[in-house]
Amino acid sequence: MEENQKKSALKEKDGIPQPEILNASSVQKVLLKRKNQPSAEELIAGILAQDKVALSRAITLVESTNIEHLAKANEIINGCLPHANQSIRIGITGVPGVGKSTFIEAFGKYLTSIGKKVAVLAVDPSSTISHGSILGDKTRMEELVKDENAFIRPSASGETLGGVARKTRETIILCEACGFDTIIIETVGVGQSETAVHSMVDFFLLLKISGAGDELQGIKRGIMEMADTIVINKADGDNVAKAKLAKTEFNRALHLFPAKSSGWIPNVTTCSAFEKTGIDNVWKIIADYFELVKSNNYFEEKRQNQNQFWMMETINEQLKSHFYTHPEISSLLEENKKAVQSNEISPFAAAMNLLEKYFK
Ligand SMILES: Nc1nc2c(ncn2[C@@H]2O[C@H](COP(=O)(O)OP(=O)(O)OP(=O)(O)O)[C@@H](O)[C@H]2O)c(=O)[nH]1
Ligand SMILES: [Mg+2]
Repeated sequence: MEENQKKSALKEKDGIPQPEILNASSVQKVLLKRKNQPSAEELIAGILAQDKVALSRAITLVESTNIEHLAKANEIINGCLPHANQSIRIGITGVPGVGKSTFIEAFGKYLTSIGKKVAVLAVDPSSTISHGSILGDKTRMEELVKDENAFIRPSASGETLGGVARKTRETIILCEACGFDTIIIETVGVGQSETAVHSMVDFFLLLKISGAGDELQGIKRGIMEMADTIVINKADGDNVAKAKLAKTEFNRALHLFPAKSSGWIPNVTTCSAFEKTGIDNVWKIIADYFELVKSNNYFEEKRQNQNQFWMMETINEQLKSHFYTHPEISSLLEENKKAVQSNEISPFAAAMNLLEKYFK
């Protein structure tokens, strides 16, 4: 014991009195915690035994920036990979306030009531500022949080979109190996995160409300085009008639888009996440979609394409980050930027200078 403590970083040097701030009991606690860190094999076994605590711990490793944690995370992912893929992945987007959290609560509860196991994840690069929108509104998912067949995880924060996307994809694998058969990925309908989510899910659901124009809802045409279904939420009270009208309009708008390679014709439906009406119909649409794409092989094909895409994305990300964090390059980059600004060198020649330096 004495020997061990001497080697520990908490009590490094003989003859130097222990600072008061490190009282004996906290040292013991830290040592115990370190000893209690489960190994990769233990976490894999836990995940495969559908233990949510093991799943959470493994996700924390995936989200860590510590190199040792990443190595352990990779080991766990590799161990889980053969058990993943047995799920359907649904992306949900819509502008802030449209009712995503309320909808996911109602939809998630509906899914667990018909025997599904639901994992809810988020891709939200803006959460660096808001500290994770899902975390903040776990209160909006009160019932789902308590449901033993559901698992809710806020998005990794303090990251680039590429970083969050990678972590979310790896988290999907862990959730699937843990027995979750329906993965819901939420994202806020502003900016690039939709494209990232679209490329990691099988089905993309766009949540809208009636009465607000497209500008107001901040939805770009591209996002409409990605949607496999549009669900008009808040179809309750005075809003029912307006929601029905919006349904007709969106249906018309959807027909203007080119046919999808899945063979699926996107449709529009209404619901009230608040009153929990129309939720079963949303599920029916999604179930129909999966029946179609599993029979025409589009499901498999899309997942293969997504895997290829993410492999290339990872290479691109790593190459870029290696280049820009290279100590010599970062100082040369500044010099060359200035030279380009003062017209001493052309942008192309400056870029070639840097690349030549890097590849030497
Ligand atoms: N009337 C009505 N109100 C709803 C419905 N769904 C959500 N709301 C309300 O709309 C507001 C926003 O709902 P959220 O579920 O937080 O919306 P969100 O899309 O998750 O918002 P962000 O997390 O900010 O992006 C809340 O006050 C909800 O109570 C609905 O079906 N009907
Ligand atoms: Mg929300």
